[in-house]
Amino acid sequence: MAALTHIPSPLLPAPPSWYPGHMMKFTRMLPSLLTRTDVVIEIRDSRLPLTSINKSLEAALRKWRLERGWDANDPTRRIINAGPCERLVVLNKRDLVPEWGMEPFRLAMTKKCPDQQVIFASWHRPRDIRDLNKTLVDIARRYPHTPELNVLVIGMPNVGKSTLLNALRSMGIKGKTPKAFKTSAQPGLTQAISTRLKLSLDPLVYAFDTPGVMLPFLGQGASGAERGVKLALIAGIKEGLYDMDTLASYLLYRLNVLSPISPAYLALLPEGTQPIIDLDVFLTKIAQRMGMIKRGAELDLSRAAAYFVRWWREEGGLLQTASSTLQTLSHHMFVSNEKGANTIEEVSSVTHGWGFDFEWQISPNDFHDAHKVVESDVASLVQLKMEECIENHLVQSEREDRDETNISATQRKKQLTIEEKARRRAKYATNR
Ligand SMILES: Nc1nc2c(ncn2[C@@H]2O[C@H](COP(=O)(O)OP(=O)(O)OP(=O)(O)O)[C@@H](O)[C@H]2O)c(=O)[nH]1
Ligand SMILES: [Mg+2]
Repeated sequence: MAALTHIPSPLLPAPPSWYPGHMMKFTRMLPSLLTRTDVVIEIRDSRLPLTSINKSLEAALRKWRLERGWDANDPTRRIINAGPCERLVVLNKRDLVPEWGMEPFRLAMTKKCPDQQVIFASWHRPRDIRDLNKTLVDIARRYPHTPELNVLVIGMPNVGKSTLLNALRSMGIKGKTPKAFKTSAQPGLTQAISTRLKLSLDPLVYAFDTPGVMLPFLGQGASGAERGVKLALIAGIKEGLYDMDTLASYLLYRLNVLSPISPAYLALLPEGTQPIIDLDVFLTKIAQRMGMIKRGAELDLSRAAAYFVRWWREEGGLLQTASSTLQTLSHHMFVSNEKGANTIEEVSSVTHGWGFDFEWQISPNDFHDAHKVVESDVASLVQLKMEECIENHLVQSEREDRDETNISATQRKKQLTIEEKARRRAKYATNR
């Protein structure tokens, strides 16, 4: 099968704003909650390890660490060790991303953000839950004079905070456990901070569940639009704020990037179907295959789009390749001529990626010898490409933070009103 070599990214609409009152309330409460917190577990979605970082909580977390003795210039160094103060980043739903990218990601992230301990987890894997429980118990044991360890679980909506806490609770304490937290496939279920949940008896470890918090503004231009659609696809934004055609077009694009030779959606189409770039062609094939007909014998492409997105959320996301498609791709870029020597095919570069946040170009120059591409070469190449992506993300994020106009229309209006009031007050004061 031929590899897709040019995968154009679709045009996306500006992101909607979804920031209900309970999210704002929690963000305002966070600094005071942190004064009683020893460990923060920040949960992110493995499919969006960068987009599911909530920047709006960063300032409060940084202040908390500085107050508890961490070095402002070297975030891996603690100047005063006055008690527990740890930040763990859990990349949840690991069952939904291919295994081959996890270790390269962990190494790349540790290099770029050394203060964040990254742990992959899924509530389906008892080993992950046991390891997380042990990490918390080990932290508590390092501070025998602290009577109890208080853990605050935070993150974007629908990343699996309540589910993970339920799993930790059942793993940590034998026998009857208190009522489980409610969970849902829809975002925004948890709306208030929970009562405390005992995770371990000796040493005493308690945890608090919190409401998922979305960014107040997802950003301007193409990057804001892409951020919104990614979050909507993983069901992190309230259902109904995006139309299914938009989600389907982006999903088709991403699945092609993830596997340009054999995208996961081919499982829905007859054997031998080639990868498809055009959304209408793709939806027509799905509608034909599933017999989705509107009145008047017309194919129902909107139903096909909704079916595609639902399929991916419920089962398609689980169809992961165990090994990187990079090895196969490298063979696609090189062919052996009759004499057995390597020659480079027409293909000059291929778009490839991992999860929905990582995308890079692979060219024949990335491989020393296509016939001897071994797994360790692939892992270090992937790590290198990921480091570049993380660096770009950090640079863009800093640029957005510096840009005072990078706020929503509502926030801008509020800001203008405040500025206008201050101007009037100043004028009034000088006139008196
Ligand atoms: N595949 C997979 N699904 C998961 C995992 N953890 C949670 N989920 C699913 O993700 C959805 C959201 O889970 P919740 O625990 O309600 O998420 P939350 O972060 O508490 O959401 P809010 O309270 O809305 O912020 C549910 O449908 C869970 O079944 C996981 O490790 N793997
Ligand atoms: Mg919840």
